[in-house]
Amino acid sequence: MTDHAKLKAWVDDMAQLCQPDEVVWLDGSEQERKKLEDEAVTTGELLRLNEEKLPGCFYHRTDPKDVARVENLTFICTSKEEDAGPTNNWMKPSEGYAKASEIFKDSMKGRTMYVIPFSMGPVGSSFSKIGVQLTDSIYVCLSMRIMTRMGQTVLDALGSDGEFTKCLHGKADLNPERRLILHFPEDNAIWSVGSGYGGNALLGKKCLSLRIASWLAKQEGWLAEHMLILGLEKDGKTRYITAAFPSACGKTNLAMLIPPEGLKHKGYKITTVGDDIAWLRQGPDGRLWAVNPENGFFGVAPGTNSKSNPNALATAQKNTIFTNVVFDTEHKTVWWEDGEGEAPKQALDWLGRPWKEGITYEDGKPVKGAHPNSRFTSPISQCPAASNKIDDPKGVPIDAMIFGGRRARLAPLVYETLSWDHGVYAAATVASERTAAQYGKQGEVRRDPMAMLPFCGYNMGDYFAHWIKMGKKTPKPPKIFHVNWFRRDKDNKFLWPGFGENLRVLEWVIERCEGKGEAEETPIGFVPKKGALDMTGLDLPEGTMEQVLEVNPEEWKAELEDHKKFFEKFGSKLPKELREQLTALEERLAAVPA
Ligand code: GTP
Ligand code: SPV
Ligand code: MN
Repeated sequence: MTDHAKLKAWVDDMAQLCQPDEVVWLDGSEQERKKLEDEAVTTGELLRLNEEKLPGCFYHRTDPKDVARVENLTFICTSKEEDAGPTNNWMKPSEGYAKASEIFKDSMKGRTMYVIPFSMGPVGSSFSKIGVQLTDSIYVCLSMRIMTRMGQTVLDALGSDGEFTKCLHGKADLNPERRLILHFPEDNAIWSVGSGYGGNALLGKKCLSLRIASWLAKQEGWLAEHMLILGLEKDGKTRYITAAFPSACGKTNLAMLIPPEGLKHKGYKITTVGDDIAWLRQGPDGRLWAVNPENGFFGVAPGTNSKSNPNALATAQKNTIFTNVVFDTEHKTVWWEDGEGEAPKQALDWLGRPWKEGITYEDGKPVKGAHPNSRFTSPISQCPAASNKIDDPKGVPIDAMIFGGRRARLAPLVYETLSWDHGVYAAATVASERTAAQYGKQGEVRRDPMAMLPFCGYNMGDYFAHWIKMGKKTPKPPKIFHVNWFRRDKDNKFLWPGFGENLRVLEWVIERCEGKGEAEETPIGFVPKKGALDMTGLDLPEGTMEQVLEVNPEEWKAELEDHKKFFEKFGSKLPKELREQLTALEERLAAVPA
């Protein structure tokens, strides 16, 4: 399979540590897929779903205490603590290896260790990065088959001495007390133990494509970001936009948006290049070009229905693994809250307990059938909106970058920043309410710069400086915008309908990039002038647009105090450009007549 001596030696070493009964190298063939599926069905790791209704689909449950990323157990292990910075957990590499080794030791006795060679980005492209993941989970093997390009072609591309990220993963006993997600950027290595869940266990995703990649990107002069990539096609021309929102804040939905009725006559079409991660580099034309390193979606299930996201639903009709949703025992299908159709009559919930819609806990609260962070894993190629550029090694040229979060108050529906540096400032001060995608207090507002707080593999002060530098060295950088789909009224209802209607905002964004689109200058940037968003076919109650676009200087002054506090964390690492932006914003706000 390979004559890469270093790779073979590393696999031997890791097998020595974990003591699996067997080591199996995966080649990515169809035959192999069938074998793995059959085995997982035999052990109960997967349930085969209705072959007619959901061909090639499987149902999976994770351990009840293992249903989201664990930021408190995620570490950046660098020789110097300063290199991890104030927003990451840090451990000395020697300590990380020692602690994890204790858990990995003999943990694969009676199990098989699979070797998964995978490529993030098209195989053989100079943009791409190769990793090799070792794992004792067939669920992980089958998910990596969907989420990455993997198998013998990757070993061939790696040759006899190519660079690769060493990714060791093991379930061990799934005990949260014995769970660690460790990154060793100086060794180009990831060790993850004690979890079988998504971002903790599919090491190509957040661990390699963001934490390790962001470290490499700083050295090599590019950007690894938590961003969707979409194409907005009209009159035969496609403009590309990236958007960074924190986890469970709408990337998958925006990436495959379907135009609302009222705008259909304009002939827009959205094409999906990626829904979670973008790698951006400068192209020969002086613009930023983006590649989606992934090959599949790991999307949030609840809320996905034929109204909110018909493309995601269509994508997940075959060759999909569903995790922690409701299992319909009668039809061998799946269901989730705010999904499609009626809740099943005979079902098991994500915990495997008999479940019916309407049952409640003792306190009267409804028992949800699907976990709020339950997900579907599907090949990107199955998406009806999939762009024809997904395998293009050059990627796509970016006109606009959007940042945003979940803010019940303060942030308007959309604003355009005044310059690259101001855009970086707006991105660095993004805040959002915590969601079910990570453990912690739900709904609490926290700063989440560039939606990368949990994913930046190095000191975020250095990361901000890298962003500033990228702007200086890019002759034709994209314009930077900020959006908020989640502003609420005084009754706590969303002011903006969101989903497909967000196209109205994207249209204005592109108009602004073309020097059109009417805007009003406010202290925080340009917001659409009254009437500048095309509202054809969308009747919102009187005054809604004023509320959703409002920029309240007094509220922003208070917000600025929080920006200051947040920036203090970074000490001398905070680039002077961001300090200057803060002062300039303060002055613009002070100049507003009371
Ligand atoms: P990750 O996969 O965790 O990175 O999440 P994501 O950013 O891709 O989020 P996703 O698109 O899966 O959306 C998460 C939740 O936000 C779902 O419950 C959606 O229904 C909801 N959502 C998405 N877009 C909108 C919107 O425009 N308005 C409102 N109100 N909710 C939205
Ligand atoms: C996220 O939490 O941002 C996800 C899911 O996309 S996970 O793969 O678990 O990170
Ligand atoms: Mn994500």
